[in-house]
Amino acid sequence: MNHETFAINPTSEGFDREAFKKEILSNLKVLYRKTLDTAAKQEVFQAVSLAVKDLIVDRWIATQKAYQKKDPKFVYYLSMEFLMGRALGNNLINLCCYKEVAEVLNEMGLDINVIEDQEPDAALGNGGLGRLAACFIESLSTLNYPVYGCGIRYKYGMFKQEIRDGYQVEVPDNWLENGNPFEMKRPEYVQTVKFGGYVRIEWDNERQRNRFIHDGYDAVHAIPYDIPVVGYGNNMVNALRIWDAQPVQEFNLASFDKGDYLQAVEQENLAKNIVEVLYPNDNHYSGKELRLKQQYFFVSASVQLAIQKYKETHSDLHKLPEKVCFQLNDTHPTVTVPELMRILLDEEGMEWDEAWEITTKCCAYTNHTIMAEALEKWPVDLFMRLLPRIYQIVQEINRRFLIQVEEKYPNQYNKIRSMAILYEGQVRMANMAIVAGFSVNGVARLHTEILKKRELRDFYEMMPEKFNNKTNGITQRRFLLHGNPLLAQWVSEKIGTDAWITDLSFIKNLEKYADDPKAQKEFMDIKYRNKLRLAEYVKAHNHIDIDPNSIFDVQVKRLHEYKRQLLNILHVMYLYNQLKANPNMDFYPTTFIFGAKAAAGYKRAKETIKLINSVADTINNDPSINSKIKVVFIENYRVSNAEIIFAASDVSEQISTASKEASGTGNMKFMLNGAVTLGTMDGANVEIVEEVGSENAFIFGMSSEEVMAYEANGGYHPSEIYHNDMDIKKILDQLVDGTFSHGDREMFREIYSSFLSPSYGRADQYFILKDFQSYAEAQARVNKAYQDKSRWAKMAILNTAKSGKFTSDRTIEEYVRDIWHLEKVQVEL
Ligand code: 26Q
Repeated sequence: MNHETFAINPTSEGFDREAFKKEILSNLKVLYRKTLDTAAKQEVFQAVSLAVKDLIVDRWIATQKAYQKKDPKFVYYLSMEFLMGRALGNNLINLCCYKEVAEVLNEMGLDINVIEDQEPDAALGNGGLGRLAACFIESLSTLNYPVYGCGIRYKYGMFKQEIRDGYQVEVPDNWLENGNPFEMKRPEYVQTVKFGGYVRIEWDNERQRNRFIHDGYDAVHAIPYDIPVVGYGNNMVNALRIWDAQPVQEFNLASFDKGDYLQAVEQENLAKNIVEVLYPNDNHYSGKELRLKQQYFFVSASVQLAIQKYKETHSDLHKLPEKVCFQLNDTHPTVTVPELMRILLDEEGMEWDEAWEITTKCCAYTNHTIMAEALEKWPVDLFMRLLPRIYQIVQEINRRFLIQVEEKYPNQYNKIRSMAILYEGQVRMANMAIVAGFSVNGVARLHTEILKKRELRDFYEMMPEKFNNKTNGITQRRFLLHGNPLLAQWVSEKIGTDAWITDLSFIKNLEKYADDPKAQKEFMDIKYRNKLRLAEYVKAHNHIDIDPNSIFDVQVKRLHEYKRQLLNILHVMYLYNQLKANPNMDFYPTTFIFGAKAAAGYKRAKETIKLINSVADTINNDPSINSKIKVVFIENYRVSNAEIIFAASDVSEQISTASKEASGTGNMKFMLNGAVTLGTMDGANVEIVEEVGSENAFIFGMSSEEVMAYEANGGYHPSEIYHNDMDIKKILDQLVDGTFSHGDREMFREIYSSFLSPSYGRADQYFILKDFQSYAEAQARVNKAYQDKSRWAKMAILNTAKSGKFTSDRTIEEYVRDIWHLEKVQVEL
């Protein structure tokens, strides 16, 4: 990596190599009583990180000073998930001293890549929603905006995936085992969060109104840990504030005698349980009490602290919306609404209308899904028992809202049925977020339109002014500058500036090289070197040889039926049959690469992983295929290996059933790295094709309109396709004839039955057979196109060149303009 060629680097100028070296050695000494020659790599990682933290803290203090002086408005990005990945490399990048530190380490006989590899991923998230939160806070820091990311310090993040005998096995991810060198415990900001108990009503004579007193509760202490979020080259450092839980009453032997021993143990367990583990479900709701506890725990602590901080310098809470915006990352933090109401009503003594006015000006909601099974609906009895005072407030919000609905739509019960917050014994979190938020946004244009026209139609009709679109984005600092240093350097050289690092629109200047043979060769050479890097990774981790000259066709994302990894692997089976029948057919060798975690309880997803591995096993070991097809399942897909994978990809598989993928963000990371999209017109794919041109993508399958029309009619008949298309019949039959299962005819029977005679739900719910021929044709077009080297290089360069829209910097500027109304803060060091 060379960030010096085009020096825009305000911070690295002051970088003192000798001092840095000394500090590493001193850290090794103080932390471990070791010298460089005896220290383990993990210890060196800790020592280097602590030296980097020193650089960060100077900027962090300067940022705090600037905030004190300016008193800016803050956005509180409330999210159950922040999928941060590794910190060291990106902190160095954003401090603009990656190269310098790499050189210093080299002088000390250390390889920066090896040191970076010692860091566990901070995997406090499942997939897209969590990674989006991480990109957003990085962009906010880079763009000089004040933010607190607020979340949970899970003891165990996303599980580690091991593949044993082709099956996924979940292994706990003890990511804090060696300590987190970048975090800072902030015990001085401890908050108390209350669960259970009951509400007493007392008459307040002085104020002539009722007072609501919460009693008999269990309390937990919330202790924040701050993780620095470093902006690129601007001295700004914001905080990701994640909460740990501690018992209010320390477990002590003294209480043994007093008889509250058991109570002390219970409190200890309550606190421990809350932050124990991230729920590994992606796009799927599970009505677990512990999950609601997690939500209220981090929301209550975050909101209390926000109010506390505001009151340190302001006396009038009515002006809170001028200084604070709570952005709800999906419905998961929606208890923000009644919690803020509770504080304003019960602790600040406000009247309902004033409290409501403030709350509704402070809260905004982002919707990330239209999948019915992902909608959060809490049983009233559970909600009431766990959060009795919060429940009363929800009831009152609902009561007042239904009066409005009744006024606007007299006697239209269907409106109440669709929009009520409390309905049929459930608390509907999305409805609460929409009613109380001043903004409701979707995450891609198509997704927002579907929300307005279908899912949230009644809300849109009643309050159209709240609805807006914010198409997702990704940070180019991690997914190009850090993940693909060769391409990053090339881009800077070609366009003559590295301004793209903070303004991705510059990358369009690559367009003029799309037809240039020299540039094409350089681009494809870089792709080749990145494919070699991935091949080495696959060899080291999977013990499989893959050919960097083959097409790298990649689908990496969470495993979910709607994302249709099954369509991909069925097509691989089809190709295998074609090649066996016709070994000389025109086919360019292709490596099909998968990476995906399945939610631990998601049976069909786990069967699909087993199928992919079984097909891989059969094909990779069939000499008659002569390595024309290879299939690789990359174990434990996560942010750190994703960076390597995107850089090495030729084809980006984005093949969800149209209308189901709200946006997708992996699609953008592939595009930025010069992979060509093979996809449906779903989510942000629509906008990707709009930017890059349909001649530079491979689009197939039903439109969202067609899918939704079939759904409205109860589906379609996949058995007709099965009986009429002999290629499809053959692959489905192979699921139950033992071809890919060493003769076992039962292993994949459920997948087989899901197409023809499902035990629940519709046959082929996600229209895999319906889209199959169209997908196979698109795959054939890809294979043919790749054989024209110059044409492919042109398409690849154009994908990188046209990716400017998909930076999270653009997305953040839109949130700031339309929702948050923040001002930039300059930080002097
Ligand atoms: C809910 C209740 C209980 C347990 C878990 C959950 C839960 C957890 C995670 C529900 C949903 C999620 C994650 C959703 C998600 O990642 N959605 C993705 O968000 C991306 C960012 O906007 C989009 O690009 C993807 O299209 C969308 O699938």
